[in-house]
Amino acid sequence: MPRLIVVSNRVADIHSTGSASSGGLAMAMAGALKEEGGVWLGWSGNATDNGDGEPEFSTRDNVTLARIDLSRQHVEEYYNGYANRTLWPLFHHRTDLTAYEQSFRDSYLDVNRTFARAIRSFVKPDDVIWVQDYHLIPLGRELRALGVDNRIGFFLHIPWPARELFVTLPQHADLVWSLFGYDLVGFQTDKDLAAFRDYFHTELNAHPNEEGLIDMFGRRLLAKSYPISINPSEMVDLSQTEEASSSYRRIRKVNAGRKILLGVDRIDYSKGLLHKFAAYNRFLEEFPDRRGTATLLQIGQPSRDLVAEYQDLGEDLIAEAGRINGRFGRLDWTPLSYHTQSYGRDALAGIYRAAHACLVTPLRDGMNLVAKEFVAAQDPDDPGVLLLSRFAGAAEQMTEALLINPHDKEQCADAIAQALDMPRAERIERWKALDETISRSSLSAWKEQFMTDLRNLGDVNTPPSGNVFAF
Ligand code: GDG
Repeated sequence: MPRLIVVSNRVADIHSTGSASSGGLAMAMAGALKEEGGVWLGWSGNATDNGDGEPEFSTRDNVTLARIDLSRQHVEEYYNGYANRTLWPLFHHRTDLTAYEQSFRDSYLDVNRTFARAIRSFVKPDDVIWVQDYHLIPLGRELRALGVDNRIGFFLHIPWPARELFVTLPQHADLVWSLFGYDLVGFQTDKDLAAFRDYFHTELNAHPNEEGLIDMFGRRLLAKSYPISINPSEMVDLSQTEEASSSYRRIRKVNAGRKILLGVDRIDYSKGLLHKFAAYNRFLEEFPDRRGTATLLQIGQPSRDLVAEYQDLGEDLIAEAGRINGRFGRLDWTPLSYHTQSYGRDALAGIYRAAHACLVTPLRDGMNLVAKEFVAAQDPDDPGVLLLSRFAGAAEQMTEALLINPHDKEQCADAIAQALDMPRAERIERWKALDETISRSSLSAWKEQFMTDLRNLGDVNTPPSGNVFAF
């Protein structure tokens, strides 16, 4: 039976699954690998003096994890550099934070070549390779250069940028060219797909056909959107665990007589956390009679704290939370409860269920799974309200949420008031529609759809003789 080879920057330790802290995506990849049997390759998380590029394998049942150490220089320039200081900010439209360093790009290509050589050492002719995310865009091309002609797909978890911003990247055309190493490229939303197609129309005078097929560089690429999701039934099960009930009870008890507004985000400038705090501040200013009737509970998951912008944001958030509490707080009420502690997924399910509203305010986001998890964890008879930024990929599907513009403090403040006042019948009606949407397009369906398309492409990419896709 053909194996599935999943490749991503990091590999989750799925050999200890059941671990409540594993994220939804890790669980999905684990599920796919267990179903089909295969290998998951990525960086071990270790930075060594040299980073020899040799994977360390560990196998349990039909799944092998292959982890590669990287050198300190590569971690600095590839991971902290090109991935997190070049592509991440640029693709999230933060050109003001984007570093355009040649050394970052060199290391990025080096690491992609290292991954390609590692895969080349164990790939079998029938294996299907599925590459994840912006850290590994050139991996397909590097694999082709080593003669790997297996079926290879790529999924981008973050948004594809608008052409006017994307072209600020030196060698942007090379990055696009490298995508032609893949047979199938998946985006989160139709908007991302449209931005990708715009690049071809305008920069390359090339015109993808109706189905999304693009013929260039002697190869054919299918580009399509596959909105990622969660498995709602898993969230429902989690929300009924003992751990979930206990976190539910604790939060409701501490906030007895008050409504709970919830935020759950990685600490990242793309998530609009400072905008959320500003909107809440505006809400407290605009509705003095509401003070003391609700609390904003914000969970911030620390991330990328070796990058200066992330450290600065962490400090700004603590300062801003302090300002709001100092200004509005009372002996018996803390308006904003902000913590950076991580919770198990079961405890998190209880926190979602305890909230009366969830504020999801990214300035730009590939999808945003928190929005979907919140909906799935609700009590159908008394659901909370989702406030969702129109700039999250999830807003393309979740139209029954209260859609907000996080740059518009006044609109957000009004939406918070609307959520707190929303009659139960309307909450149920909106929630039902949202729940149907996420049940229709689950994470399993996402994976199945992508893999089916990848497998069914036909022999479109048999490299022409003469190897037009030359290096
Ligand atoms: C990227 C894209 C896209 C958060 N705090 C805790 C915790 N979390 C979990 C949430 C959720 C995940 O982290 C965050 O997922 P998002 O989708 O919101 O955001 P990114 O991390 O930026 O993910 C994004 C995603 O990839 C998938 O394609 O949707 O647009 O940026 O699952 O629950 N989990 C636990 N404890 C916490 O305290 N266990």
